[in-house]
Amino acid sequence: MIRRAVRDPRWYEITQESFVLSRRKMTGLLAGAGAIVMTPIAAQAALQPDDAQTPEELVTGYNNFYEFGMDKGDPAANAHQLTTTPWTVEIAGAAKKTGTFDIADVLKGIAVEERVYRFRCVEAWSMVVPWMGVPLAKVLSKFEPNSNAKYVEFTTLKRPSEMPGQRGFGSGIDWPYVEGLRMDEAMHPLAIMVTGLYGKPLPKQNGAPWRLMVPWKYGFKSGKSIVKIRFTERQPRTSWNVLAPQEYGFYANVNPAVDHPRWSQAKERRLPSTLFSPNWRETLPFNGYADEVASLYASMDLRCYH
Ligand SMILES: Nc1nc2c(c(=O)[nH]1)N[C@H]1C(S)=C(S)[C@@H](COP(=O)(O)O)O[C@H]1N2
Ligand SMILES: [Mo]
Repeated sequence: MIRRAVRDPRWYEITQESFVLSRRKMTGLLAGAGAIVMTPIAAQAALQPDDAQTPEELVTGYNNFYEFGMDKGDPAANAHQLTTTPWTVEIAGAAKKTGTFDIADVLKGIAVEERVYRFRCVEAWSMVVPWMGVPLAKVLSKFEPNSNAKYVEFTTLKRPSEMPGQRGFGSGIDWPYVEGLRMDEAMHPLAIMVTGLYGKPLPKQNGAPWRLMVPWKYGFKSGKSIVKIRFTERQPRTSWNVLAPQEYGFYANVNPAVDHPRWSQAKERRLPSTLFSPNWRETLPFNGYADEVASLYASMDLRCYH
């Protein structure tokens, strides 16, 4: 993100968000697991009238997934090299049930829902995507975290043989890619683990077989192709925060009032966005989910904890 932003004029693309719930059956990956959608969440934060869904080919063709390269087209070009079966997940730290589990067992019995969320990258572009997935809270609860679990750390796959961006120097990230949430953020009903989009299994460039989606935070918080979940007492060290703490905070809540040191976060480009039709729009606090999540941060100065 950092170096790219300096040398790539495309960094200034945009976003916005919101979500709706629908009741479509999951197809693909999880169909065999018998997971069927019946959204239990009553809340339906309305999308704005101009929150049309982003064309699928942009969502699957314009990506940040530095394990596969730093250009927006690299993940779509290279991610086919990734083997996603079998896929195991290591559960570690402050929980009753720890160990290594097959992803199918982790997801078993949890209904897949479709959530249309706004999604905003810290680089100031945004999309509206029909994600399919499961509430993160339901996944985490299975492992019975204990009272020492104050944070959750998520680690992405490190496999240089299949991930060309992990070979040699590129982004400056010390692989694997690590992200984290405070426990109450992770347990919030809007946070999901995504297993599909547009009614199909999740494409590899979008983080197959599963990736995090935290719609009120900048995109880098939503780690892809997760292989490890660790419950911790201390705030985890996260990749972007370690690389450039003054630019990428741990919390990274979407906030139009706190600029990135090198650009404004007040506006965003909603994709599709072109040079002649950049489609700029206002960025909303918490990416439009303030009614749902602002209470999580009631006692915090979000200029410090950005
Ligand atoms: N493992 C991993 N996860 C990642 C990234 C990455 O480079 N590696 N990029 C993040 C960033 S900066 C964004 S904006 C989103 C992009 O998700 P998308 O390509 O599905 O739109 O993924 C996030 N998750
Ligand atoms: Mo991003």
